[in-house]
Amino acid sequence: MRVKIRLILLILAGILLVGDMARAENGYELWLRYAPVTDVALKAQYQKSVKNIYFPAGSDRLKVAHDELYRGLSSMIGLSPAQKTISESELVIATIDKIGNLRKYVPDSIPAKIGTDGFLIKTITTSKKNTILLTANSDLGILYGVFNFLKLFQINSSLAALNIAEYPKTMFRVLDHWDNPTRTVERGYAGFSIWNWHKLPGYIDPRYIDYARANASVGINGSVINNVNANTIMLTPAYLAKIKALADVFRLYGIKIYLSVKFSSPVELGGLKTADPLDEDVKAWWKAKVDEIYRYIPDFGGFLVKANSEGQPGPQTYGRTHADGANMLGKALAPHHGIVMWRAFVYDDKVPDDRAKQAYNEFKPFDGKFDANVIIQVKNGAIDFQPREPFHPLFGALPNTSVMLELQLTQEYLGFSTHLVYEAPLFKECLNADTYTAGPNSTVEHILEGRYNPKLITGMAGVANIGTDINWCGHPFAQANWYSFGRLAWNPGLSATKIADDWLRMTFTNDHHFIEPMKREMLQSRENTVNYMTPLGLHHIMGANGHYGPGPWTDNTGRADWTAVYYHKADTNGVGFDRTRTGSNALAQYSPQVQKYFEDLSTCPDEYLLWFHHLSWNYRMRSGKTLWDEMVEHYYRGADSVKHMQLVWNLMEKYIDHDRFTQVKELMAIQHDEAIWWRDACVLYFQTFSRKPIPDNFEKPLHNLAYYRSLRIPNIPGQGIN
Ligand code: GCW
Repeated sequence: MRVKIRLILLILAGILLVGDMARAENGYELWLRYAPVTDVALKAQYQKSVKNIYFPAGSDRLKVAHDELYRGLSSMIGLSPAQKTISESELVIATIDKIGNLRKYVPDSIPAKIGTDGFLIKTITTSKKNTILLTANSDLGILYGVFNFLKLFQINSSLAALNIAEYPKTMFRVLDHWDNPTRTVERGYAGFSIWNWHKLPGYIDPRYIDYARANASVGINGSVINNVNANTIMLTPAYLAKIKALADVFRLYGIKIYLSVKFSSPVELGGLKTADPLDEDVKAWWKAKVDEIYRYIPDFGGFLVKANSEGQPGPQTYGRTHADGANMLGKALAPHHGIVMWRAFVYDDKVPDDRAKQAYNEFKPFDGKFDANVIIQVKNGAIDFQPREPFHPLFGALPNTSVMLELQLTQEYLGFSTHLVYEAPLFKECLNADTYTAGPNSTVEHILEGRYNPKLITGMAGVANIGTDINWCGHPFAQANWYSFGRLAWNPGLSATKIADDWLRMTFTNDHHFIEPMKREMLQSRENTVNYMTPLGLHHIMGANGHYGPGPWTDNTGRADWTAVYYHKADTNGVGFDRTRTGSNALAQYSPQVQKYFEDLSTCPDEYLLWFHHLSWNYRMRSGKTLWDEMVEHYYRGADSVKHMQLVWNLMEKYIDHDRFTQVKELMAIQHDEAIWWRDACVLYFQTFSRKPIPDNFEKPLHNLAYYRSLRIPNIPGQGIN
């Protein structure tokens, strides 16, 4: 009889398990799936640790934290903790001023160390029992702490002897949405804008709440909701009422709203004759507009400005400087504690000898001239979010100016939302770069954290990859780029490996048969894409139309620095952009150590070779191969690595749900086709200059160059209509 019961139980458990595996997953829940803990011993430990809980939730923000905790625990361990007093509870969650006797277990240094946004999660062991204390100075710290506490369950960490004191290393951790009022998204590959302007302010789409939850879970505290190519309609009363409705949702999650503004708004919207930042009427117009915004949104974050770049108006339009423009807006925002994020992505309509030099040339002279609430937003590299760029020379060049890093999560140059590219290694490459501007080890990371000048404000921005697709980002793995941006903005010192590990566990499964191989693939994925798109320092050779696919032949797009030939300079003698002193001398913008490192061919890494040097096709690489053979080898290796990724993925079927498995499989097939497209088109094109064969051991391209050049692809996504 016993045996029979056991058998029935086993079968039932089996059905439940299969049921769980087969649970339809569409990716909507991101990394907040709160999947049931399957390890029996661990689940029992978890249940015991949170059986009774003290969590007074006085404010709306604490209620949100409280609900998230219960949502997570009931889903993961099937338990809703009972509310008890501090002494009766295994888990105590409260701000430091409300933890009673437990205060004596919090080291004196902690409140100052964790600051306003940080938290402490600590196991307190007394003779009677163990208590987990989750505390912070603020309600927001508690919310962040709750998400981090839940993460321990999600990644199957032990709860024994916890001692986690975390706080953000940067102040402004913002997503930049390039979303237009028409709901198109410039460079968006995951559907339309999630902001439903037509239905706002009346209808609050539950997505807004889930968006805010996801952001808060990784510490993102700001959202620039509209495109930097800004439409002035956002500043009209009708839209301010809609924006206020979003701000009211985001506030609970510690997220401030920012707006991109067009510099000519006083003319276009205000009917003034000029937008000259030194004009008194212009100043008054902005001041009144800012005051008006704050009447709707008392904690409005501030402005993001793209000025004098790609046709956008700016202070230079009126003979003024970036500092004049930024400070004028800064002064309007300062009384309300708002900030100005002023972009350094500038280039004018005159063809420069090297576009890579322009931002430095325009900003360096104004170091120290920007107001305290102005921060210069600098892309990771000096051209434009290419698959690989050396770090931007402005990092470290503005010691008396606040500087934040701008990263692109949306994969404009990394295969849109069909290519699996985990971007954290790209982000880390920039963060780890040593600028030498304040001696050795003055990395971009340290500069961004404000280590060299404590008076400055700090931050990181990520151009969002979010849209109306059910899974938010188009590709299930693109969610990892949103996730890792948040984690790195909070702590730029984290490793890409740790972030991938956490994300995979939370998003898919804790099964190491899945985690280990997929982590390896993720970590390798960006290099794969560099290999089949722009190896050895090549850059900006994508198709002119919508930046889709290869276009190394692009040579007439209205201006030279929008072509590909301007950047690769291939001819029968060689290939590459000479940025040494024999060429544009862009290298002079770096500190002497960095200059020397990149200038000297014996130290310049292969990865940056053609970014800084023009070299003969016969140039001998470190490998002993000629430059031509090495380049061909990289292109083939890149495409082959996608094949390899497909093989690995096919082995993953039994570990995850059917829907996401199939989706990734199908996307990988597209990625593989496109990798071959890139490879063949680029190799054939460069071969017209090198006049050398593709080594015999490589398969021949599928088509000839004329075929690739003739391809015209309509309706490429990401071309926002403003
Ligand atoms: O990368 C380029 C994009 C533009 C973008 C611009 C920018 C929003 O192709 O679409 O405009 O950069 O960063 O301002």
